Amino acid sequence: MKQDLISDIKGHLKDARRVVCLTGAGVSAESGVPTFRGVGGLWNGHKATELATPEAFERDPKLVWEFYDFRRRNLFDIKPNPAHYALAKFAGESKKEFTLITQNVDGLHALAGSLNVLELHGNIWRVKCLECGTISDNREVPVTILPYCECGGLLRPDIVWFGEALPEGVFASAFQVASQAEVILVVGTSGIVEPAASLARLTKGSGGITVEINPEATPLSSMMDLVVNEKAGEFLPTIM
Ligand code: BJW
Ligand code: ZN
Repeated sequence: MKQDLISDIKGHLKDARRVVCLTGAGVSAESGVPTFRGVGGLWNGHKATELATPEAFERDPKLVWEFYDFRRRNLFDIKPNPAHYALAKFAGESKKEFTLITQNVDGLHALAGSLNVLELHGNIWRVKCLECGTISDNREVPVTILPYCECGGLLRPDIVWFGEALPEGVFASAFQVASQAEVILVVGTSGIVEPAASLARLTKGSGGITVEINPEATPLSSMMDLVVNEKAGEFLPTIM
C-alpha cells in the first residue's frame, strides 16, 4: 500500500513540469519546533494563536516580544531536518519549475538551502517599524525588549498576525504558481488558516494533483487526490 502510494506520487512528480509545495509547522516538528495547535503550542499559559494578533501587541507589546524572544531562543540551536533538505535538493536537482511556499516563520527552509521561498506569514528574524514601516533583519538572541527603530518608532516582529494582510507580492506569486501547478504537495499544515489553505483548492480547481503529507487528517484531507499519513521527515526523502 505504502509502496503503491510512493510510486503514484513519484509518477505524478515525474510527469509534472510545474510543482508546488506548501508547508506548515509540521515540517519543522521533527527539528523540535513546536507546532501551533499541537502540544507545545502554549507559552506561559498563553495560546500561541492568541499572542499572534495585532490587538495583543497593541495591548502588551512587552508580553508579545517576550513570546517571540522565547521562540528565537528555541530556534537558535535548531537545525533543518530531512524534510527541509529533501525539498531543497528537489528544487536544485529536479529541473522542474518548483516553488516552495511556506507558512513558517522559522527560516529553516532557507537554512537547508532552499532559494526564493515564498514566506506567506513573514519571518521571525526580521522586524518592522510601526512608524516608518522599515523592514530589517534582526537576529538578536536575546532580543532587546522593547526594540526601537532609528526613527524612534516601536519595532514589531515582521510576521503576519491574524486579521492582517499577507505580503502582497508574496501572496500574488503563491496564488499564481498554485493556480498553474500540475502537482501540489501540502506538507505539515492543519489547513485551517486562510488564505494559505485555499492554495491547494486553487491547484485542484485548475486540474492539478493534490497530495497531503501529514500524520493526522485535516479539513483538507477529503479533497486531496492522495493522502499520506506519515511524518514529513520520514516520507519526503523517499519521494523526492
Ligand atoms: C506534521 C508533523 C510531521 C505534526 N510531519 N506533519 C476565511 C474563512 C475563515 C477565516 C478567515 C478566512 N480568511 C481569513 C480568515 C481569518 C484568518 C484565518 O484563517 N482564521 C482561521 C484560523 C479561521 N486569516 C487571517 O487572518 C490571515 N489574514 C487575512 O486573511 O487577511 C485578510 C486581509 C486582507 C486585506 C487587508 C487586511 C486583511 C492572516 C493569517 C496569519 C496567520 N498567522 C499565524 C501566526 C504567525 C505568527 C507566529 O509565527 O508567531 O501563522 S497563525 C499560525 O497558523 C501561523 C501558521 O503559519 C499558521 C498555520 O499553522 P500550521 O502551519 O498549519 O500549523 P498547525 O500547528 O496548525 O498544524 C501543524 C500540522 O502539522 C498538524 O496538522 C500536524 O498534524 C502536522 N504535523 N508533525 C508532517 N512530523
Ligand atoms: Zn522607523
